[in-house]
Amino acid sequence: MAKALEGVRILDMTHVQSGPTCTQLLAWFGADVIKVERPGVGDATRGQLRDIPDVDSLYFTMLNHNKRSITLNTKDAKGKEIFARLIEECDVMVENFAPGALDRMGFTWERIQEINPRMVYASVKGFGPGPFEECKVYENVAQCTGGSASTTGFDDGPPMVTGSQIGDSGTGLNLALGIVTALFQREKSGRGQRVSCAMQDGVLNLCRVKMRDQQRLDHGPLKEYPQYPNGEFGEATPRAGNASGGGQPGWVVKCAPGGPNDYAYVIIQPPGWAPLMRAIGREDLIEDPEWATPEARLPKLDQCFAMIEKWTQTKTKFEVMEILNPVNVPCGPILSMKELAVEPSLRDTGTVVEVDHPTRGKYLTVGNPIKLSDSPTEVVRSPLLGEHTDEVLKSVVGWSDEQVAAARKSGAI
Ligand code: CAO
Repeated sequence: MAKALEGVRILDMTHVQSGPTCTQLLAWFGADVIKVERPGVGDATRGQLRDIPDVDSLYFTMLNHNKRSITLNTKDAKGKEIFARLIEECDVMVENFAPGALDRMGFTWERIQEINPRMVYASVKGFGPGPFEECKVYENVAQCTGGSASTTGFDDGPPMVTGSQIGDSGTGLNLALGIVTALFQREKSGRGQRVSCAMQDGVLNLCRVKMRDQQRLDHGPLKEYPQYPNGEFGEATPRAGNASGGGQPGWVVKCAPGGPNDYAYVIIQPPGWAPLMRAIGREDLIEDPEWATPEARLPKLDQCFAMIEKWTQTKTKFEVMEILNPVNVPCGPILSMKELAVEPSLRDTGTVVEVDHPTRGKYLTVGNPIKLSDSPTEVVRSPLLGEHTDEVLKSVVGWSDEQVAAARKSGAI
């Protein structure tokens, strides 16, 4: 079956996580992604957090599916010549080097437009223009500078980073949308354009409700936060523990048998109060004016969740889900990575995929979270370093065997 982005060729200069997330997604949609890596070295993640000696790490393999890899020294004269040819032949160039790295190679946006005015040139940087624009940035720096860390964790503890890679993979998703949008506009304008995504902006965009709360603070305490009514509110949106970001109270409660991930999240919506109280055997509180309304419950949410937890501790998280879900009490089990890895429904939908790799063998990866009915995703293993150098130089750049051999001898590839 044809793929949505078939015919789109991407010059992939990305490394580590944010950029590769973006180009992997575009490859899953059918784009021909040519990953350019430094000869002999490659993307640093090939060698990071290795679980098997001398084999591409899971860090690399899980972010670089469906791509072709070529080795090219873009600081060498011959290498620059090949690079310029690739810019001519590609629709999109994606990079997430430290600020200014491509300019230093001699490939400024002006120069790229001269070579190929139809090119979409997409970059991830840590920050947009401003005091930090020259900084190199990794995931947790973005979480800290984008508002996530200051609003995550418990009120009496330090700022916390989250396990989700919202700075890296989150920004990669933004970049992918920017690229397909720019390609869509190119259909009408005939021109490429620059797409820039800053990791700080990406994280802040995901923390929108916390900026909402910052402004609500001017008009009184944030009543749905666990600090209300007994704790103090300072000048900034505080950390809300496990409280839900919406208007309905929610919390994480312990379940049986008491392991590190035996917990469930339970939300108390007004219509859910009666069935919830029935489930936990407290029918007496359904009509009790001390408990029956959201206003009455608000000052004693801790007691509410303690009552619920007394009951959930007698059930597994899956039993809690089985009982509360049919009566429309929103809840969810806390699922561990171990549980997610073996969940059959995620395998069926291609969200978790087993892939075979020539040097690593079988491994699990997280597949495409976006499902298109006319462009199904087939996850193909990541390329070995330089696996497609000859193939790309011949079929895309148009070089002969002799030219490729000479470039290899010179060290450019
Ligand atoms: N041929 C020749 N040189 C190459 C090359 C190639 N194929 N590929 C890369 N290089 C060079 C770069 O040009 C750069 O050289 P200069 O320093 O002389 O300009 C050098 O390799 C190193 O690139 P870098 O500075 O991007 O790499 P780093 O490891 O020092 O920094 C990172 C990594 C991620 C902090 C930085 O790239 C960055 O801030 N990127 C933007 C934000 C981002 O995406 N962060 C997310 C990373 S995932 O957590």
